[in-house]
Amino acid sequence: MSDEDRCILVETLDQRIGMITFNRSAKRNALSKAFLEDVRATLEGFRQSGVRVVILRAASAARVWSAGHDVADLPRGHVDPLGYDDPLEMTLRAVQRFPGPVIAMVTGAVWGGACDLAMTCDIAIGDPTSSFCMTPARLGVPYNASGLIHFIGRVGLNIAKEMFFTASPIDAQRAANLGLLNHLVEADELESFTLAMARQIASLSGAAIEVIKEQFRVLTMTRPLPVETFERIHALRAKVYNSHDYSEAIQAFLEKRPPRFTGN
Ligand code: YXS
Repeated sequence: MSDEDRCILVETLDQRIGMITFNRSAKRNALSKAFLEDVRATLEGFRQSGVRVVILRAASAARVWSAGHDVADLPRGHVDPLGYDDPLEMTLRAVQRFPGPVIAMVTGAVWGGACDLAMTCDIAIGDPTSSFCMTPARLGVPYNASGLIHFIGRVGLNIAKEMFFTASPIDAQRAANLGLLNHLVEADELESFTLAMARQIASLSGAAIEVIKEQFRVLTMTRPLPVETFERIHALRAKVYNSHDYSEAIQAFLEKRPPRFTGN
């Protein structure tokens, strides 16, 4: 497959820094099944070759970092749209389990599942064009428990609720103030700033960083849930992805028209 056909472009710098550049601009870097499979395969290749830091980015000056989950790949109804084996969920876990920091280098707007991807990265660095918008309520999607935990952990409960309940974008300055971005830097400094941080990380003990990252993961994802709570969450979410609102929202997006929600 030529680079032009690939959803991502891949390069390795200084033998230890891996860079994945989103390359599906015609679809605003929407995260399709093939796109996400390529990201996961690339992360595994990086792991095997000893890459210690990974940068996820769009092309320079991209207006859209990623438009989120590819809506065309979402089930039309009666199937969990963000189940454990969903390609996006598998990719988020691959990012969490990569044995070194994954840095989201953000230019442009970040939508829906791509926000979760950026937030699941260990570090996020953006320029003033970056913005973040959580869209499940626009698409009738009952987001999932691990995704909600990512947001609560990153920005706190109140801001996470505002993002999900309003589906309104958060601009770069506010994202930096809230900790959604670790750093907000000028557009012409973004790549050099990100690479300098990646080189700094790659110069340190990879073994120590790998173990510290895994401790962060297990400590933040541990939520003892009574079985009854787990089953109730499953039933609540099934009600939504079996609803008219969900299937109507997906159909409306594909037909490029506003959805007509009925609340059922
Ligand atoms: O008509 P063509 O074939 O040129 O394709 C159009 C769009 O249909 C396509 N596209 C997408 N295709 C699949 N999934 C997407 N998420 C997606 N977004 C865009 O890309 C082509 C160009 O789109 P267009 O003309 O709208 O570009 P634009 O520059 O005017 O506007 C860019 C956006 C990103 C503002 C606009 O495309 C947009 O609003 N996209 C949808 C953003 C969104 O709602 N994402 C959430 C997806 S669902 C998801 O992530 C989770 C399930 S959840 O919602 O739960 O978080």
